[in-house]
Amino acid sequence: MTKSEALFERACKVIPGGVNSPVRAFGSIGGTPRMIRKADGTHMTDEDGNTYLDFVNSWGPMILGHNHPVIREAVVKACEDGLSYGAATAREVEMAELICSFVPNVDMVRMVNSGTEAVMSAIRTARGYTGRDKIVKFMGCYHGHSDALLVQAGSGVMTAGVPDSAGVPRGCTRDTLSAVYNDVSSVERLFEAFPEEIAAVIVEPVGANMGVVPPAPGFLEALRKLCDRYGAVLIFDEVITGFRLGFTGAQGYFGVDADLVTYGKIIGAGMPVGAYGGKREIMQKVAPVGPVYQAGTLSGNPVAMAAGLAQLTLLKEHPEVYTELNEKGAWFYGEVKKLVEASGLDAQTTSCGSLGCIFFTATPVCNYETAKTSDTGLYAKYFNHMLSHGIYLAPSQFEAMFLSAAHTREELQGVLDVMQEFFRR
Ligand code: HOZ
Repeated sequence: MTKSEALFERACKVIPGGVNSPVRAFGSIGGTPRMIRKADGTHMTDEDGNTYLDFVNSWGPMILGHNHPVIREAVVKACEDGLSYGAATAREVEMAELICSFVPNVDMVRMVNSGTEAVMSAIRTARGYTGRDKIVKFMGCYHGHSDALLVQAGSGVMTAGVPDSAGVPRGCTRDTLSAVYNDVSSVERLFEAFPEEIAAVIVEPVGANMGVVPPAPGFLEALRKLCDRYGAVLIFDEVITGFRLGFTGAQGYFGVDADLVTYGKIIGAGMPVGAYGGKREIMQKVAPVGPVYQAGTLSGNPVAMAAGLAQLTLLKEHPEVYTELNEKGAWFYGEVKKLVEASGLDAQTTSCGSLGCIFFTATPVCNYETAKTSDTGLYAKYFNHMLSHGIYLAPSQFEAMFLSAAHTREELQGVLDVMQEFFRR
């Protein structure tokens, strides 16, 4: 028995499913989760000493690779001054100034502890601002595990094939309306049915929790127009795209303005951080200035802020990171596409910048329904083939592959060779 297997056996006795987040359980791809001991640069090492070229990158935040020395030093230094104060600090002011200076339409920002918290708070703010209750979300988009948003959600919910979670009172999702990603008419119909009741439309500007599903040309622009016409708040959930597609996130990448934006782990370089921000007029509804209550002892935690500030400052000083990363993504996923096409397999490659994935289906993927046509059994075989060659992909069809600035072209060429071997079989 490997150390990972032994640890997982112990874990299953004391942690539900042996994991602290469902996708990690390897349930849909089989086998035992690798218990990770450490990570550095592009590699993770498990408790048995196996190393893996990592394409999960903590689900995105390790955009510069794992254990970056500048970020590590900032964290160690911050620890010397104490771990938490539950009081205001200079670092959180710097962090807010940095974000506001770069991101369009973010005049004010509030730090929280996770993407889930950020979205939950942004929704409350949009409701408080508009005085309306209903929200529109898209099937297959994942916005964390707060009650109102666990309706036909992506990510682990989709992997487990559970359209709606148990334990969510019906009343909590009564005001959650579901639309079809990339289908403007499905949103129009909802606005026509509830012209004065919709507080917000929340969207992953690039679907990245049903596999990677980029927005169709004009889709995000149409959401902007509909929100303007009906007086609703447009929320971009940039937990995955924020500071990944570029400093300005999906707003800048696609040239579409949002009213509120949510961020997650990337803001803290992997530490437990989230944030929501947006137009001043809306953010001033948040307590203590306004009536929308939201609070948290660990919000703006000094150590987490030090990590996030170090990462964002590095990115600010090296804006070429984004150009190179997006170019690397275009090259790599382009090569993947060629391999897939040459293999004659029924498969689709989707990508946006450094995010991408392969769906094993003949159907072009543009939303939740089409994503679900993917042969997840074949994904499991693909995942295990890659893992056996030391390549760590998301242990689920319905997640993204994350490239980092640390991945070299040589490493990526090696990945293409291993993929080719799989496609040839
Ligand atoms: N929901 C996360 C991916 N979109 C997975 C989180 C985790 O397992 O760490």
